[in-house]
Amino acid sequence: MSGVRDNLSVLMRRMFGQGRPAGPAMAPPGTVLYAIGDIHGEAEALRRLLGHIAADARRYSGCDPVLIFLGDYVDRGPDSRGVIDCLSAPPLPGFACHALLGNHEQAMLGFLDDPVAGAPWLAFGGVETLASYGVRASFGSIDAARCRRLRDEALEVIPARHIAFLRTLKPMLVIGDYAFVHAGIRPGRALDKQSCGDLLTIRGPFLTSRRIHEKVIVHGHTIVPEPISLDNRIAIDTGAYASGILTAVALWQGQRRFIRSDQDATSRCVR
Ligand SMILES: [Mn+2]
Repeated sequence: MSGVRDNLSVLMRRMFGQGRPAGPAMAPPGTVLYAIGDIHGEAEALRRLLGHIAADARRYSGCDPVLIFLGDYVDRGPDSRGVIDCLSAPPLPGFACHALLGNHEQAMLGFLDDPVAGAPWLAFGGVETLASYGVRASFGSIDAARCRRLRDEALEVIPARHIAFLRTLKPMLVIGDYAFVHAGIRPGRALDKQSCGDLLTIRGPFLTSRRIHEKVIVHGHTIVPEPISLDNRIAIDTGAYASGILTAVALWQGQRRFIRSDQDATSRCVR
């Protein structure tokens, strides 16, 4: 009988890719994980949400709490500087902290490294981010010399600690049965064979896929009116810069719970 089951399992894996074994996805024993969606310059919502998370983690005494930020810290909202300032210092004492790369941080670094090729970042939210550092830029088309001057001005006022933080960001993190990424993964491709472009920007093929991936994918990037919790993925970008609502998912043992920046600790959404 076990031989039949093994063969069936091999067949299923061949048909559906290298899906994880059946059963609920689990956080590692003794840990509680908090993943936080796209912040986009909403420093105030971030501070509120971190306060809720600190209070929530007290329910898990004896567990090691872990913060995972899913990228897109800058652009669009009013205070990218405040967000990077918070994230580049330990955001909550006693929490391990991991910050992932979003496509907006990639665009910002692209501009700082090559301001002419990276100029599209300005219209992509960069003007707002530069403004938060006190650098005035315009939305209109600008020539190469102006791009370089803007970049040089930016490097004068952006703290070295902020730039160093941006350069540490990684595109993926695996903990327990979960893989954390900014946008998603290419379905059917092994996690260690994913392209950075897919991890940072994919939408359609990932969002419509019902395939059970190697890990449950926890992601942001695509705005949802309410967080989404499925067998194969968890989506938590609730569009903070437009809605004012920043969302986290708390993962403990096999449980998933959502925490919103605009709700206190007594009114939680439970999956
Ligand atoms: Mn994004």
